[in-house]
Amino acid sequence: MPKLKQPMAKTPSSVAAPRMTTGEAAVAALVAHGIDAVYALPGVHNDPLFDALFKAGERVRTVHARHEQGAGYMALGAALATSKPQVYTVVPGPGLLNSAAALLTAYGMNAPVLGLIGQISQAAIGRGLGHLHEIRDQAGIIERLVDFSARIREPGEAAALVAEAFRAMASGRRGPAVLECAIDVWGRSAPVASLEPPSPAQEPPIDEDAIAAAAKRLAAAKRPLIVAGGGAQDASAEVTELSRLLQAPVLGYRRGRGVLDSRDPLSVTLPLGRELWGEADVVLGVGSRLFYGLTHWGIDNDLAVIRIDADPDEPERVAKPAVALIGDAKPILRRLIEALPVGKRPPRRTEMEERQAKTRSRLDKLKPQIAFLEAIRAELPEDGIFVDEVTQIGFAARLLLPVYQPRTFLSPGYQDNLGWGFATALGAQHARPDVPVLSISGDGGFLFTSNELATAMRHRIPLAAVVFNDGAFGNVRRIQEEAYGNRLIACDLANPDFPRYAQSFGAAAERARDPQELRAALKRAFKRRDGPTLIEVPVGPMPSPWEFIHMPPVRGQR
Ligand SMILES: Cc1ncc(C[n+]2csc(CCOP(=O)(O)OP(=O)(O)O)c2C)c(N)n1
Ligand SMILES: [Mg+2]
Repeated sequence: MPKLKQPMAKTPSSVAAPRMTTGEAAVAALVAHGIDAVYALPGVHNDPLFDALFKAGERVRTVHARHEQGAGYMALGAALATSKPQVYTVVPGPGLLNSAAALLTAYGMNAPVLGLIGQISQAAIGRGLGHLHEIRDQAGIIERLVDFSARIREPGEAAALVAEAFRAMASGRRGPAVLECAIDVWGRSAPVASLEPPSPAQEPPIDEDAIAAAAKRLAAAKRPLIVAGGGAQDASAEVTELSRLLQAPVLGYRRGRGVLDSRDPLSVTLPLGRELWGEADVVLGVGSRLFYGLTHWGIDNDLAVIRIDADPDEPERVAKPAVALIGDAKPILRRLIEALPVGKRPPRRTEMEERQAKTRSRLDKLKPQIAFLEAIRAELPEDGIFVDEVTQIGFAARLLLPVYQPRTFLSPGYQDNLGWGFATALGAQHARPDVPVLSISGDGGFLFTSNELATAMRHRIPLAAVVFNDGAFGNVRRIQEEAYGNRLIACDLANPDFPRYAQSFGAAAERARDPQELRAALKRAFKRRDGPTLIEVPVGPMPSPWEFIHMPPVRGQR
């Protein structure tokens, strides 16, 4: 979040305040909050906003996408890759709805994405006259999608509402926010008295009694387990330190991958994480819903659960925890480490290495996926960002791809929305031009946003996109084969020639027929820094990963 500046004295009304349009005031406020890019798709409702973006020049790069979902996902990818708030803007009605899956995903992932959404003229809102892009109760629709939303009604409100939105995105459970503004308000100008200075979100004070209680339980725990979620991504150093102190394994699946380096034998994913859950006497959840543990694997009286969560409502959703610590994971973990009595625990390295090897031999069932993941890992640098998709290689990556650093494994969380990957990866790459970004997709998911190849070309975004082409919604197809007597429906796909398709946009493209060819192609792709590369990998059906993901209870009422 932006650094706290000293509160500025309000400009006395006698001093001539500069005249600004609402759009100019909003853009100035974005700049004050550290925004240097806006992902966008323009239209008449937002023209004065775009004019303000034009006038902002180099300070704010306007990155236009080819569909509003692309703009939304790019902002999401940029937010996930940087941990900083990001902004997108689209027209009302269809523009808003086109971006809604990205907003929904941002909500599920607690990602700070601010949508600036147009509106019909202020006086016409709610009258149903049939204005361009009119939608019934747009504000009500938005309210269901995000926790903070408001309408800017005049130039003087813009800066304060932008500041409020940034505060809301960073307070409690992080997440997206939306500001609407009517077509006739963006361009209206008035003296704008003062720019609201950024102010950091208020962190709740750390509950020292809860720290003491958690430290006591963890110190006494014989088989502690830490479960890291998306909320632990910015507390990697603290989780790592605590894991070493306690010799506690750290389970990360999907959003928690990379919090503890996969090379540490205490770093686990599924299915070993479930085994450890079954044995644990204390589980410490850090920024995680503990969804699989609490709702699938089971709880009982022999398990004490400690929760660290930014959202005060989260810890008790499924079952009241033994201890709840509310706030940002990083400072809370720091306090917890200080409060832990010093004492050395016997190292678990040998035990964990053996168990990791045993789990790995079970996972060898996924050999075809593993071979491709090994090729990817061999070429993607340690700090390179892998963007996951709802595809066979993605499911396996969540279990098996070694991840070395936080925020280098972007996975869509519980929405698991097919088609998010390519455009999200473009946003990640745009916001982090210093590291290579790799997007994987199936042939099904890729065509959701493959039109954004045009965006990658236009804005020279050097993304490497690998498309695993099995000619099917393969996951759906396999379920129909196995569970529905091979009654195949709506799962076989007609595809373009992917390399030629990408080349028609001007992108570099090639076909890799096996893991070795994929490695060579990735090497070439990562060298190219002036535009995208598509690599198609033709594949056949792959073994099912689901027995390692949807697993039965290990404790409680089995
Ligand atoms: C938005 C959305 N729509 C539909 C689905 C259901 N779904 C899950 S996997 C899948 C097929 C994926 O096909 P593809 O991208 O080719 O990957 P493959 O399984 O073939 O590797 C579908 C349709 C979903 N997860 N999200
Ligand atoms: Mg497929």
